[in-house]
Amino acid sequence: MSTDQIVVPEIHCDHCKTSIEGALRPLPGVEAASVDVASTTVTVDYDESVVTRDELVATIVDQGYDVPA
Ligand SMILES: [Cu+2]
Repeated sequence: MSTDQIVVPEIHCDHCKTSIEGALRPLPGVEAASVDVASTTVTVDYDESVVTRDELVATIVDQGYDVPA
């Protein structure tokens, strides 16, 4: 299990929090996902043998957010 923090500068409100958490949590391998709106940071606990960080980022991008490298 690993924990990653992904900074998403466009996060600005609870709607962003709900949509990003709701998109990440159902993914296979994702144990927990939480968005801190104040720091625009997504924290994800996941099994890296099941899902990659790139897939997590792609899921956030699919929700309409830019994720700077
Ligand atoms: Cu928002």
